[in-house]
Amino acid sequence: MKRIVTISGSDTLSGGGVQADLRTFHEYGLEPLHVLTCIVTVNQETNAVNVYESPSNVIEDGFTELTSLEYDGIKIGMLATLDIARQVSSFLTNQNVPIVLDPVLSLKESGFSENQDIVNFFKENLLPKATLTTPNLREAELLADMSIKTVEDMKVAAVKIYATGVSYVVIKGGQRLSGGLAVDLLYDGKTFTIFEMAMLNNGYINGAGCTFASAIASNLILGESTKEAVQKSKEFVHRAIENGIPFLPGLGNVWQKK
Ligand code: PXL
Repeated sequence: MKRIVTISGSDTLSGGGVQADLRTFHEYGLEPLHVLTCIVTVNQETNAVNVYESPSNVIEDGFTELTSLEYDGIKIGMLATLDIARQVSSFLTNQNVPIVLDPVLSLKESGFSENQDIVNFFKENLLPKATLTTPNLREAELLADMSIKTVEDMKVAAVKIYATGVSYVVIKGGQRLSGGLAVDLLYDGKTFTIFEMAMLNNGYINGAGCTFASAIASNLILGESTKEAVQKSKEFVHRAIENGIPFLPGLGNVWQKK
């Protein structure tokens, strides 16, 4: 059995975060290892998002434990603070497996504030160590320092993000891009590939981003080419949204089914 390390937060609502990672790895038949970076809670009355970071020694112990274990890939989700990003950056030095970095710099739920120091740290220290990164449109804007309105803008941003040293950039158009299609763009330093599917509008999208990054990491570990990994993961997320679990009208968690 292949193994994957996920470095991510816990989402109490469990649409995203480690819960989405684990459900995805289970569908792909991968055995997970996990380092918990934070716990995210959302106050259901005020919608305030609280992020409780793991103590640094807990994270450090986790990384130390991993040094004696074998694994085939790493997926990185929410890091919450600059200090945690620094710890993860040290861990990533000298890894020789694919690393999928989901740069969780801006939460849809909005309470996780955008922080320029963290953005800079991602550009200078984490992206150069990653194999593939999956920013959403807002995160791509932060990483490329530009506004993105069209697929042409996405291409310009992908080139800028690629210049940080990451080998593959996948920008997710998501619901912020107008046009009614779910459009994602892959750039490998030479070629742009556009992936399009009908946009689902049931609103059961909590965890779609985490699921996409985890599925790409799983597919890469299972030997797919990068293009195939992105295509298959996009279809996987589409099905996960279709199978989503409603908990409020128009709002729900994705549910992974291979
Ligand atoms: O979907 C982004 C995300 C990632 N990680 C954690 C989260 C969320 C969204 O809620 O809670 C822990």
